[in-house]
Amino acid sequence: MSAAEQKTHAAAAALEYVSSGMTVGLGSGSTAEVFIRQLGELVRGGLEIVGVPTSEQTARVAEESGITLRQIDHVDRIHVTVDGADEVDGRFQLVKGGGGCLLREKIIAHASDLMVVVIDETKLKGQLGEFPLPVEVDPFAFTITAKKIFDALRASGIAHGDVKLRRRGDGLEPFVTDGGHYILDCACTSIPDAAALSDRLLHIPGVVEHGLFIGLARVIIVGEDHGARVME
Ligand code: ABF
Repeated sequence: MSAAEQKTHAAAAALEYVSSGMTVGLGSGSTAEVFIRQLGELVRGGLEIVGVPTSEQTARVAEESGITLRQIDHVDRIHVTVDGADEVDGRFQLVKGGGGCLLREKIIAHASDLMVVVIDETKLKGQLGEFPLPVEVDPFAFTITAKKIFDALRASGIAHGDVKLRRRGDGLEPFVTDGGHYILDCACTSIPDAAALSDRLLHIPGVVEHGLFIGLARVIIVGEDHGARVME
C-alpha cells in the first residue's frame, strides 16, 4: 500500500481529536492537507470549528475546504493543532520544515493545548537526522549564520554537517518563507542530542528558528496499511 493511503488513515484518526467549538491549528504539508480536506467534509456536515493556518498554502486549502479561518492574533486559544513531520523519534521529538513553514508551525504548535502529529510509517526513526535539518534564518548575513550553524553542528558531534541554502524550484533564487526568511538545510546524518543542538542553534543571532520540535508533540498518529496507530 502507498504512503498516500497511510497518510489518509493517519489524518482520519486525527479527526477524533476535534469537536465542535474548537479552534484548530492547521499544519502544512501533504499529510496535513489530507487532514484539512477531511475536516472540511465534517464542517460541511455541521461541525463548527475555526482554523488557524500555519502557512499561506494551508490557508488556501482550508478556504477551498470551507473552513472558517482566523489569524493567530485573533484567537484566545488553540485547542488542538494537527500537523505533519519529516521525522519522528521514539521520544516524540520531530524534525519539521521540509515544506518551509517551520517558524509558523512552531509558533502555532507552542500556542496550542495539544499538538497531534500525523505521519506515514516512513517518518518514524530510531534517531533523528537522516532528513536534513531545516534552519530558518534572516537573509541578512546568512553566509555568516551558515558558518556559525556549521560550527554548532560540529560542536554537537555532527561531523559531516553540510549547510546548504535552499533554493526555489528553478534552482536560481533562494527559497523565501512566508515570513520572508531563508532556509538553510543541514545534512546531519544523525543527531545524537537534539536538545543540545537546539540550544546551540538558538544562540546564533541570525537563526530565526530551527526544525527540531522538542517537547511539543503529545500524540503521534502513524498511518499504516490497514489503519492508524495512535501513540500518546
Ligand atoms: C510540514 O510538512 C512540515 O514541517 C514537514 O516538513 C512537512 C511534512 O510534509 P508531508 O506530510 O508532505 O511529508 O508539516
